[in-house]
Amino acid sequence: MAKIFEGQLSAAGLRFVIVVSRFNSFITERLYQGAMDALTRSGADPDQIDLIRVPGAWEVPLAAAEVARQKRYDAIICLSCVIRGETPHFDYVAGEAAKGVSQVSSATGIPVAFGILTTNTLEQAIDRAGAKSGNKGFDAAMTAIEMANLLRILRQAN
Ligand code: INI
Repeated sequence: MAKIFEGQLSAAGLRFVIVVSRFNSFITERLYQGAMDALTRSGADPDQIDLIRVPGAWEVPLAAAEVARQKRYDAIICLSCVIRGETPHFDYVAGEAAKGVSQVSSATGIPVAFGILTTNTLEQAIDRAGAKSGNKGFDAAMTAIEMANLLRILRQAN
């Protein structure tokens, strides 16, 4: 019979680091609260959840890459908020942040959850940071838990 591999949603015994950018902190602090809520309610030990603050979304991949190389965490959760303005700046910051976070994960084998909001308006960001559309920090943390458990299973299967 075919094997099915699926990560559980228990965070007990896992170590996490959350990378949060200060830019648009009104939003990113809410994403951080959402991520902490998901991790602790899923059984993570608060002492096993570290926090790294960076200036903006652009700096997130570098910080994530550094800690990923150290292999001290089971998963990394990246939280930022990029809001479209009048110039193409948004596209550069959002695009490079997304590409960079994805590369950290594939280059190191550490799950990196993408909790970087890219919205057209502040209202859309608020909706995704604890209002109408939930909290994307919470969602990213749940994804990190599942992927950390899945990778453990996949590594043991060998
Ligand atoms: N950083 C963000 O996290 N969100 C933004 O919306 C944003 N905008 O719009 O400019 C932003 N810019 C700063 C950038 O991330 C770097 O910190 C900065 O360019 C210095 O390297």
